[in-house]
Amino acid sequence: MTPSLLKQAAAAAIATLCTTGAALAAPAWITIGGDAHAVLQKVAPNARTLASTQVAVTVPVQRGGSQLKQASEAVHAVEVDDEMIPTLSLAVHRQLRKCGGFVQHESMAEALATLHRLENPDTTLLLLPSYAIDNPIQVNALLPQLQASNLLSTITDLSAFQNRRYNSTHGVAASDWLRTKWLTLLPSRTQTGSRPRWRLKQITHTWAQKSVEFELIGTGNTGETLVLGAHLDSIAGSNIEARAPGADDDASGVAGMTEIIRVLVANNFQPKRNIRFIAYAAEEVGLLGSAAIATAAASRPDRVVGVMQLDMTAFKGSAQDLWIYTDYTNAAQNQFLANLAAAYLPDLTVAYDACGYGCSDHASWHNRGYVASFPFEAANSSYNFAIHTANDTTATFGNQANHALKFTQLALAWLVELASDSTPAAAAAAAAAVAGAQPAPADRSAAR
Ligand code: IPO
Ligand code: ZN
Repeated sequence: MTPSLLKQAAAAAIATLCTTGAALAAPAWITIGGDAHAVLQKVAPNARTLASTQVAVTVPVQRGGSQLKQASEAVHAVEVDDEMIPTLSLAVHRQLRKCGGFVQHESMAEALATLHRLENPDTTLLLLPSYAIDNPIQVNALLPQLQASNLLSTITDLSAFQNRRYNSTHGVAASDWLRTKWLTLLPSRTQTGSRPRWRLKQITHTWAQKSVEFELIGTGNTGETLVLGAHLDSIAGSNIEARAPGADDDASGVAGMTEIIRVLVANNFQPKRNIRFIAYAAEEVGLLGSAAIATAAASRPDRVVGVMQLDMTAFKGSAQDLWIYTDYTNAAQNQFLANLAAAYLPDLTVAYDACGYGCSDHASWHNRGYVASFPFEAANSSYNFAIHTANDTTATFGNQANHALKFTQLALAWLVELASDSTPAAAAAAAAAVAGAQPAPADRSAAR
């Protein structure tokens, strides 16, 4: 912890000792960006700011434009009443009319440690894989198989749950439903021949809703893993029974993963790297599911070398198609996404924006030193404002999934290009260094 953080934390501790009757019934600890912090202070005046810091972020010089600059954003660690969390989630979207989220932590110490990590990012995990685009035959064969109609049907099914709240019976049922849905896409175990090897599981957390994880196991480069994620939960205010269809936020992302699984499995696609599809529980209450999973990833034997998050892809709120968010994401992988779009989706336009601290699950990975990206449906000022209400239905995007299809295509191209590499990122990086920083030729030389 920096001296400034220490000083603030100590001051906060003394403030508690000196105030009587202000203790919170059930305290929760969050970290939250500057804009959202201002909203928090309005909706929860008894929230207690423990420490603050400035975080370096990359943002477009102009909304939409591809020229980027460095900026800084305030992030605060706050103790807040647990019951205010859902209200905060709603208020941030209502009052800011732009994104900006918060991250919930298990303890005050974790919240303060997170601020410390944001100030001093750990770059030791940043081993970039080769970003050569060299699988056009495979990618071009798979892309046209992705169907908007399948996306719409999964979005419709997920929206039919009363809600998918992290702590409701409906949220639990939605997780079980998704597991079954993914299971139906897989070949039966009894089928013989050379079949992709896979694993499907639900991940239990300290709250009721389970995350769902499907992994295609690599055939060569198995020490490295790609993570495509979206969040399973939905929310609308603080009532546990409230209707929250979450069609755009984030049935659209879960539907994208589902359609990619269908196409990869139907084509008997055999990745070299492992591919992990994760439907995170409890994103809406401060990225809880992805935080637990990203933390656990550090003690698994493989290395996660790339993460993509799909959260809200169905509502076309801006003229440009694919919005790549530049803050709390990796610049090199973001450039790779733009290159993939130019190579495989030449009719689509790419634009850039920033969304603020903790705006979706990619931040859980980024903040722990992983390479993460977040392609999103629109500019920060013009995303779907029905989210977190009963009106986040397929009707708000015209009962079609043409916009969502574009992000599904981008994600498939990203997965297939990176999953096909037989050379580990570590070796690719070393080879590039020896070659004098030539773009890594590693995956060209690999036999496939
Ligand atoms: C979200 C993400 C980025 C932007 I710009 C606007 C909205 C959604 C996120 N805040 C959320 O609630 N995800 O579930
Ligand atoms: Zn949301």
